[in-house]
Amino acid sequence: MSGRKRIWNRVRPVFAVSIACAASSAAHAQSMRDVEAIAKERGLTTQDLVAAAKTYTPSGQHDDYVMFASGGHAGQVFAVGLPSMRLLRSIAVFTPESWQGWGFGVGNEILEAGFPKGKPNLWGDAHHPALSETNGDYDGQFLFINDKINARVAVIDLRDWETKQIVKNPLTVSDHGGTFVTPNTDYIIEGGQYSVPFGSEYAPISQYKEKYRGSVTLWKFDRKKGRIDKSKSFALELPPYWQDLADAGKLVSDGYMFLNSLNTEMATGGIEEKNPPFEAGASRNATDFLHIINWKKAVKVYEAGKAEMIEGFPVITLKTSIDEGLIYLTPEPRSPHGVDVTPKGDFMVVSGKLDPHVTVYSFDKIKKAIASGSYSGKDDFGLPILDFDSVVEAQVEVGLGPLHTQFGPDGYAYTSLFLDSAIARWTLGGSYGSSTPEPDWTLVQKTPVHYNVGHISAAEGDTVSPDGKYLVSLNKWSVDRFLTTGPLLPQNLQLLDISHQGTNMPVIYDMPMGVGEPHYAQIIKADKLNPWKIYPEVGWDTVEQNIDPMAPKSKMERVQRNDDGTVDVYMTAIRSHFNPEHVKVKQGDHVRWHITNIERAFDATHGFAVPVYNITASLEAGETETIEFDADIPGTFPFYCSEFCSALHLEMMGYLLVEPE
Ligand code: CUK
Ligand code: CUA
Repeated sequence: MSGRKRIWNRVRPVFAVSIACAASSAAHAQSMRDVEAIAKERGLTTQDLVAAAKTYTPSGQHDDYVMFASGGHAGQVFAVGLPSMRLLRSIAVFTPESWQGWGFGVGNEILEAGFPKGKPNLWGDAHHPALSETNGDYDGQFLFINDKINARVAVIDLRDWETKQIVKNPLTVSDHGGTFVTPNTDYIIEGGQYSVPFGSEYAPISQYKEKYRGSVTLWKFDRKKGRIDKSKSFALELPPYWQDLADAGKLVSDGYMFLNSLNTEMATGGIEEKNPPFEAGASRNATDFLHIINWKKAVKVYEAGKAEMIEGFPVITLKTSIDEGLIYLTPEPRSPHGVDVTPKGDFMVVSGKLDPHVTVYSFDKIKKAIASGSYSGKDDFGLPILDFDSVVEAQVEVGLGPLHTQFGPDGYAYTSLFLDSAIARWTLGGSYGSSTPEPDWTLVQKTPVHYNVGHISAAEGDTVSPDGKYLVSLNKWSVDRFLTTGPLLPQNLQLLDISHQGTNMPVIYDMPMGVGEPHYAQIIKADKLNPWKIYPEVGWDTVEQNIDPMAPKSKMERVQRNDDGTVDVYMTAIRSHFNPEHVKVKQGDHVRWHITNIERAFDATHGFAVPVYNITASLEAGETETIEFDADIPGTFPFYCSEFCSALHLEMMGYLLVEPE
């Protein structure tokens, strides 16, 4: 009996499981029939279903990666989750943004610090985001981005995903070769673009060669303070070529940086005067110059006091760079674009927009060429030119209009092809060749994208340890991919699955981006980010990232009139009221309105909006903001909370009463 029972005990669970299995397999079969029916009705292929399964992310399940994409002329940064391609957040940077109150009471001083020549400038052409790195790997602490139109660099703190600093470049007025960080984020590289006389001062274009100059700036980053330290930053004077993109060396090439360039012809345009237009004049020559700069040596030269003050900023002149051996040039093929350093730091990949090849330079050969001191010549400014053949490792024919290259973990490189509207996958030969099934420098495959791809971004694809898996193609045109939204169409960010070696890298998602033109993006593993859920303490100053001693506290709310005619408002916000609710001031008062959101609950954000006075703020749990304005218009102004925070959110309001003189 006991024996049988034992057997029964053993059998029963198996039996139970098989009943459950039968039930679940019936349900499964029904689900599969449902999927088939839906697919048939919607005209979806098996590949479409696989793509959906790879990207669909159920509610509450989080993305594996975050892509920080520049907002282009929206002047912001967009954070997108991968693989779902859901927009998670915009981060206000160069352009006022009313949800976050950016420029409407919040961040005004940060924006003002970046005004070029003191002129209010309320938009930016946010271009190349750069995540901070430790030993060449993203560390998830900071994000930098440049503004191409006014040559500015912004610092974003990834604890709260907010902009903390904007610096204006004192020398150049447009930048393109930024932002790129050195492997430990000691410096943020900002290369100029369109040459101007330093400080953007006036000089006739006939004096182009003498007066106009290029530059690259090394902004010293103080990681502890989370700020660029202008007092330890400097620039290098460069010839008036249009320096284009940059990249920092890493591992074997740590200490060097590389800038490609165009218009080494020094064309000055003037189509209206029957001169060749820039597009012809600036692509007349067969080659331009890759700039190879020893930045670690440049730091020593700067620290030795050998920089000259120009426009109030230390600049290492061309003459000093030549004397000290800081800058070398080498030819790069027709209308080059981009320079991307491979994960081991051993090769520099340059694309030629008008050349179907990518040109791969060997850092080892560059070093040998510099050491040998035998140059193939000098440029018009006396910079030594390294012989092309002595520094090139390979030229790989990838297709038409190659632009930008990113890397995988397995010896693959990926290059965007603007004219082909495709992504090329090719192998990094030599030291990388062993881990790929294909030998040496070989084009493996091309995948069509839609359409006119500019940058691409692979998961951690420009670091010392790329992840592979995903690649996003940032396409300039979307044409027929979405519903027509009038003549202005969204950009198309296409997600490619690059996890399989060999020949398969399908497009698995199309994300329309109807805000600005995301230009470049970096993709970081989500678990490297460790943002705050609420501000660490109540009364948090988000600029100083510390407690604000002036922060209004509970039970200390008041409207305080000072002897000098100013008024301080000490206000708290909590569901669902402001305190005080009546703020009475006199016409002409200067008002400093301090508000603390005293909530400690996850996601308990309150808004603060005042009509006529052009004020709006977003106050996250714990945050204190001080908003200053002159109460110059008398009247009755209902202010209110602009975030739907609670059932009684509509009641979360008060009156600003400005008594006439
Ligand atoms: S550059 Cu290469 S596609 Cu402005 Cu980053 Cu545009
Ligand atoms: Cu607070 Cu709505």
